[in-house]
Amino acid sequence: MAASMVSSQPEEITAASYVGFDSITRQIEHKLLKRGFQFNVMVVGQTGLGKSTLINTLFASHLIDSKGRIEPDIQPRQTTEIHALSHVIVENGVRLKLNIIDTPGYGDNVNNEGCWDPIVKYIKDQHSAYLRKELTAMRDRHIPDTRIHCCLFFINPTGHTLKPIDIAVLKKLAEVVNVVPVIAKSDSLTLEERAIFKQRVMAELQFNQIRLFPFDADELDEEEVQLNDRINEMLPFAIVGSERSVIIDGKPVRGRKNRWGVINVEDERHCEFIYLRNFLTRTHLQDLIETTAQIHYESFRSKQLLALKESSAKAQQAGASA
Ligand SMILES: Nc1nc2c(ncn2[C@@H]2O[C@H](COP(=O)(O)OP(=O)(O)O)[C@@H](O)[C@H]2O)c(=O)[nH]1
Ligand SMILES: [Mg+2]
Repeated sequence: MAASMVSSQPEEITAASYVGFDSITRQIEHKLLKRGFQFNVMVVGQTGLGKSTLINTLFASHLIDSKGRIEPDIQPRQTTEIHALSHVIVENGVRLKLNIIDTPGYGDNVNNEGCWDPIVKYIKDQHSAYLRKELTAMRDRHIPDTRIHCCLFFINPTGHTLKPIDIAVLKKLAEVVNVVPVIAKSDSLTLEERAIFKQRVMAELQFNQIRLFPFDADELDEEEVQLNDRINEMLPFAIVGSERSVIIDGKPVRGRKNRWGVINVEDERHCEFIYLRNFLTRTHLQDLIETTAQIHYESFRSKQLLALKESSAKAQQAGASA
């Protein structure tokens, strides 16, 4: 009997020998689609560099459901505390839940010691909340993810160098989150100045050993390595944000009008906004989420668990000697 189960023509899959596990990709897809995806982006940088404006520009034309300010004509008020905006984007049946975390600018005071603490604390608090949920006995099968997957760091378009405070903040951030630097308000630089400034910033970051996303990893295939190389060549993205629409060729687009003309935020000849958005959504969305879980969260988790173990060992010792 057993012999009859083995097909005499191995190259031909008969109906009886097909078990159908190749449908696992569709099964996974179905499950993931039902749940949707969560993506959390944070913006950090000095006051007035256009962080709040960019948040409103980034996915403006794609938002279908949004909590928070969406009226374009209200001037942005100054951001005084960390706050999250949540949006939902749906494309071809895929739901992306987007949290964008705006932070107050830093560096306004005479003494800026520790001004980044609330931001770093916020990032760690999300890791900590996730860990607590993971460690409960009756943990949910799906833990809501508020961990920051990407931190956009805004650089002042001075054309000179980074400030010491920026270096200090970047160092702290890069330890806990994927950092992606952007040159803010790049409409204030000429294309030539922009190219030189980009190089200078990257050299400074390298000199200070600040580790930016994307990371090198052994398991990357050739295509992924090439993609990351292209991103590394482009960093920092030189961007322009705008809360207003201007009419170009009869169509409303996000743009800035000044005395000499109009800057179209979504025109790659004008700035690199589109590259940033493609990077965030088209090419590196999954990678940002994965790196957060596997590198940043993992390192937080192992430190916490080790500390927990040590403190319980000490408590036991104290108990034994008492
Ligand atoms: N020239 C220029 N101005 C911008 C740009 N983005 C924002 N602004 C303006 O800069 C000011 C501060 O923006 P805001 O988003 O509040 O900065 P934040 O403090 O970093 O949140 C506002 O008047 C914006 O209209 C930009 O890309 N180019
Ligand atoms: Mg702001």
